[in-house]
Amino acid sequence: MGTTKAMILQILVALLLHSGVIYSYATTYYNFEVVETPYSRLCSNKTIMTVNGQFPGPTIYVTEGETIVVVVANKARQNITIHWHGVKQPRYPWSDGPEYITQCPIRPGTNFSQKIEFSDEIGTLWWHAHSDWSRATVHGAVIIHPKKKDNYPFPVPHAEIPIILGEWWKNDVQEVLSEFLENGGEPNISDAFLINGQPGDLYPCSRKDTLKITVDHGKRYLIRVINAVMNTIMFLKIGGHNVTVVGTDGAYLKPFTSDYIAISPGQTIDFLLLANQKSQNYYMAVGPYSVAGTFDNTTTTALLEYRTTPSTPSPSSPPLPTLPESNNTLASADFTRKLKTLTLENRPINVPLNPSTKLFFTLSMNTLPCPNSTCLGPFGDRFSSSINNLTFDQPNISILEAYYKGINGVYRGDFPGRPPLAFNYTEASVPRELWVPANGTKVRYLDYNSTVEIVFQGTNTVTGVDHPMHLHGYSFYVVGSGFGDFDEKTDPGSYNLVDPPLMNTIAVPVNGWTTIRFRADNPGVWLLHCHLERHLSWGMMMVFITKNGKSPSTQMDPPPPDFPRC
Ligand SMILES: *[C@@H]1O[C@H](CO)[C@@H](O)[C@H](O)[C@H]1NC(C)=O
Ligand SMILES: *[C@@H]1O[C@H](CO)[C@@H](O)[C@H](O)[C@H]1NC(C)=O
Ligand SMILES: *[C@@H]1O[C@H](CO)[C@@H](O)[C@H](O)[C@H]1NC(C)=O
Ligand SMILES: *[C@@H]1O[C@H](CO)[C@@H](O)[C@H](O)[C@H]1NC(C)=O
Ligand SMILES: *[C@@H]1O[C@H](CO)[C@@H](O)[C@H](O)[C@H]1NC(C)=O
Ligand SMILES: *[C@@H]1O[C@H](CO)[C@@H](O)[C@H](O)[C@H]1NC(C)=O
Ligand SMILES: *[C@@H]1O[C@H](CO)[C@@H](O)[C@H](O)[C@H]1NC(C)=O
Ligand SMILES: *[C@@H]1O[C@H](CO)[C@@H](O)[C@H](O)[C@H]1NC(C)=O
Ligand SMILES: *[C@@H]1O[C@H](CO)[C@@H](O)[C@H](O)[C@H]1NC(C)=O
Ligand SMILES: *[C@@H]1O[C@H](CO)[C@@H](O)[C@H](O)[C@H]1NC(C)=O
Ligand SMILES: *[C@@H]1O[C@H](CO)[C@@H](O)[C@H](O)[C@H]1NC(C)=O
Ligand SMILES: *[C@@H]1O[C@H](CO)[C@@H](O)[C@H](O)[C@H]1NC(C)=O
Ligand SMILES: [Cu+2]
Repeated sequence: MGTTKAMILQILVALLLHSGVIYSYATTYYNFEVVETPYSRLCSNKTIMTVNGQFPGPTIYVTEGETIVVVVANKARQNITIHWHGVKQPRYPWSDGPEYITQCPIRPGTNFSQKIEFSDEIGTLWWHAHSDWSRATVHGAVIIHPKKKDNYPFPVPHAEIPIILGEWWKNDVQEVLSEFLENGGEPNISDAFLINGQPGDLYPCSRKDTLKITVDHGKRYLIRVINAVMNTIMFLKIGGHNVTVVGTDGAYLKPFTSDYIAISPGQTIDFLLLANQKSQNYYMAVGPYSVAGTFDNTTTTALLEYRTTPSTPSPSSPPLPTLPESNNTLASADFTRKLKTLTLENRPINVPLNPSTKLFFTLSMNTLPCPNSTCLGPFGDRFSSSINNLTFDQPNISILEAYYKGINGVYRGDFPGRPPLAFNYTEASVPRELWVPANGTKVRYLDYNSTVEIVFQGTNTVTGVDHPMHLHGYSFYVVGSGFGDFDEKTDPGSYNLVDPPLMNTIAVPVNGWTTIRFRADNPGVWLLHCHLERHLSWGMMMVFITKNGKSPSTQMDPPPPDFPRC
């Protein structure tokens, strides 16, 4: 091709790209091979599921608004599905991933090509397995850069550093899962937390497995934190430095300074770190926030090392920063309340002001009677959990397939908009006759383009716990939260309808409430669940089906040809 012709073609492509007629003339493909990988941590060997043999898995870098295809090939011996956490997948729930909700598992020896369409997400999200407890090791970062390079609403960082928090059991996680489901008690607590797969130097036999982050004095770094921990909200603190929080869950925030962060499983937090302190080593320390039951109460560390010259050697053991105490509810809730959306001309804040659908969902721990006399839950019963007193029963084929094909008998459409019984949800001791839930496979239909408000009410049934609630297919505005029972007369007065944070996972505080709002403009089948893995395993989930709109551009796309069926 002559130079002129090539130039004309380039200009044409650029014009088309600019006008949005086509998003890209070359879709990027990624290969995800799910394999079993031998792995050693804390002087103990085991085999874990990974993607491409990497733990954490590969980081996916995309540009705002891009569409990619990830070819998932299951070369392991277990079923798996992959979820794109926080990616809205407009009108295309087929790639969303939750097992038996939007798809059947990708069986060993089979492939599934997942088309992932990014829209207004920017910053940090992640991907993870969404079947049994595989997400403990099958996860990785998704980093979404602005269309124009370095076009950030904050000072351009010198470099960016993904930090994935994980949780490690010396034993096989699937055995941990099947054991507690069988005995009715709590899961065994983990043996360590991890930062980018490394436990850090405070555990037995872990000194060599410490992540080192090297920085240059005077430079600014964008740290992208993802909480891939299974069962606890985490505190993170860097010795000697304050950080500037600038983003969460794939959206920008009004910057604020803090000396620690609190982050829920499922959530992401982006912050800037200015390396302007004395050139030496500092710890990054990460530990749990948890108020209920037994939990892993250990601290994982990484080292922040200033690049030094031989003439200024750094002392080797820095002091450990003091994290908020593991039971410090206010440290968790206060941090979360500081999150506010950054006002930008090209990212309007559209909080629904008069929601057309108002839902009130109670989030409860529950117990079920033991089939014999040996269960390990409270009073010899088995643990369970529920939303509006309903424990979710997993169907045998996916709800999405049943909905799309009109197959009856898989689910019912009568998920209640309010709990069946009003009681003092947060009273000190909820009577035991209220502990046993009902069960079912129920969904709630949403009209296309309706505006939805959900008040999540944590209850003190069995025991109060924080619940990081995650909604698939949408980001929502978190307009308010508080402790105790929600008061529908007075509490709405405290709502922030101006610049609430836009999130996909929000921790509902222990024995408290949180209100979210969103516009149901994404037709499909979308899971809502607690992102504490044990609560999910005990049934704390429900499903929204957002109906199609009238025009073709407001309706679900058809399934891909290699969609995994049962
Ligand atoms: C773990 O595996 C490594 C390499 O395969 C081996 O050298 C080591 O002895 C094993 N450790 C244990 C505790 O089995
Ligand atoms: C599945 O993907 C792998 C690449 O990991 C490829 O080698 C194989 O041919 C694919 N199989 C099918 C049936 O498409
Ligand atoms: C769980 O912990 C118990 C008690 O320490 C132990 O006997 C059991 O083997 C553990 N199970 C798994 C799967 O780690
Ligand atoms: C009792 O039920 C529990 C939970 O299903 C099970 O783990 C245990 O093996 C059962 N014990 C007997 C004696 O059947
Ligand atoms: C961090 O902020 C606190 C106030 O929140 C302040 O007391 C402290 O001096 C700051 N530390 C640094 C290193 O700037
Ligand atoms: C957790 O560990 C910290 C020290 O690291 C201790 O102060 C605290 O009491 C422990 N909490 C629980 C519930 O064990
Ligand atoms: C946390 O636990 C400690 C005892 O380990 C207690 O002194 C403190 O009051 C507790 N803090 C909160 C906020 O409950
Ligand atoms: C509900 O229980 C809480 C905690 O025991 C108590 O403070 C509150 O007054 C109770 N509310 C009502 C309406 O009884
Ligand atoms: C939950 O449902 C069960 C079974 O219908 C019922 O016995 C119980 O009272 C309900 N509990 C609450 C808190 O609504
Ligand atoms: C679900 O509820 C039905 C009664 O509606 C009961 O027969 C069944 O055992 C329950 N299933 C579970 C898993 O609790
Ligand atoms: C959804 O509702 C908004 C507000 O009423 C309206 O501006 C928009 O056009 C509607 N979208 C569709 C596709 O109907
Ligand atoms: C794997 O998925 C298939 C298809 O849904 C299902 O029939 C099978 O029972 C699953 N296997 C396991 C071990 O869950
Ligand atoms: Cu929960």
